[in-house]
Order: sequence, then C-alpha cells, then structure tokens
Amino acid sequence: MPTMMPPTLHLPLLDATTADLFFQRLLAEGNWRQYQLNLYGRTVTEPRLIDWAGAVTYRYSGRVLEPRPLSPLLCSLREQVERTLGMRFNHVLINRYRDGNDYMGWHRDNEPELGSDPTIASLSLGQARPFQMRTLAKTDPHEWLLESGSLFVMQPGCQRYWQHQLPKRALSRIPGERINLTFRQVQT
Ligand SMILES: O=C(O)CCC(=O)C(=O)O
Repeated sequence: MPTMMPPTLHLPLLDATTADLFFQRLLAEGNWRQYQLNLYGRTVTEPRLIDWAGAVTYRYSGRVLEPRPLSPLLCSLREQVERTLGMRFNHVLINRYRDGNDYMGWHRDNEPELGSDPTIASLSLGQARPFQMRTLAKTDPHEWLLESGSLFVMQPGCQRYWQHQLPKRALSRIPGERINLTFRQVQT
C-alpha cells in the first residue's frame, strides 16, 4: 500500500444541470480527432478523441498542438476554474471517452513546456469514471470517482512523483460518454 497521498483537491464545480448543458454543447462544438500513435514501432489508434485550445504551441504526446482560440464556452469554463483556484491557465486539452472502452493509460504530464512541477486542473463532464494515481514505484493505486461537474486538481508534486490514468472499464459499468478538460499553463 502507498504510504502517502498525492497532493490533490477534488471539489464540485458545476451543478448537474449546468454540467450537462456544457457537456452537450462541447460535444457539438468540438473539433474531435482520433489520432494514430507510434508505440514501440507499432501504429496504434488512440483509444479516445481529442480537441484542444490555447494561446501557445504545446508539444504533447509526440504531436504539436498549434495555438487555437478558446470558444466562448471554453472561456467561460476556464474563468470558473481560474476564479475557484486563483490561478491562470493558457491551454486546455480536451479528451472525449465514448464509453468504457476508451481510456488513457498510466502516464505523467511532464512535458518541459509545463515547467518543472505544474498544477493541472481537470474538469469532468458526463459519465462518471474512476481515475487512479500511483507512485513512480508503481504501488497500489489510489482511486477517485470523477463525477460530472467535478474539478480534480493535481497540485505540484503530482507530475513529479506520481503517475495517473483513466482506466478502461466494462461497457456494462461505463456505458456513457465523458468529456474531460485539463487546464494547463504552458510556459512561453
Ligand atoms: O480524463 C481524465 O480524467 C484524465 C486525463 C489525463 O490524464 C490527461 O489529460 O493527462
């Protein structure tokens, strides 16, 4: 068992009706793409769709995310997150998981552009999904259920000493769709 907890915050940000409204509007306005990844010489299709927006270029997972303006909807979400945390973010990466078959495996958000020890604020909309963190020594994971409208904050220390994942789950347990927005501050 891990002997400590990662430095995180988990709080409700939007009520269920507002979260559903934002979810439906983001589904409709997103510029959703499913990418191919080169994994140890094999081409694999990423098990989720992505979109993004931000003021600066962000090199993420082997690709270059060019600057794109935030829509009024994304600006409004960012403002609520920034006001709640008293922090600024200049990039949002948006992941869309169509059901329990879509996932994101163990990783850290440790691209050099994020600085040495970033804070990442993660807003969940739609289907509730478990989210896990484990130490770099791969100890037993801690798990949270990320409900629609909740904000999960990975504070400094999380990307340095911990990995996180959104695990795959049986369709019978996770039949619905989820959108996750991670607000980041990319260094310029
Ligand atoms: O969808 C999630 O909650 C996790 C997203 C994530 O791990 C990431 O964007 O790095």
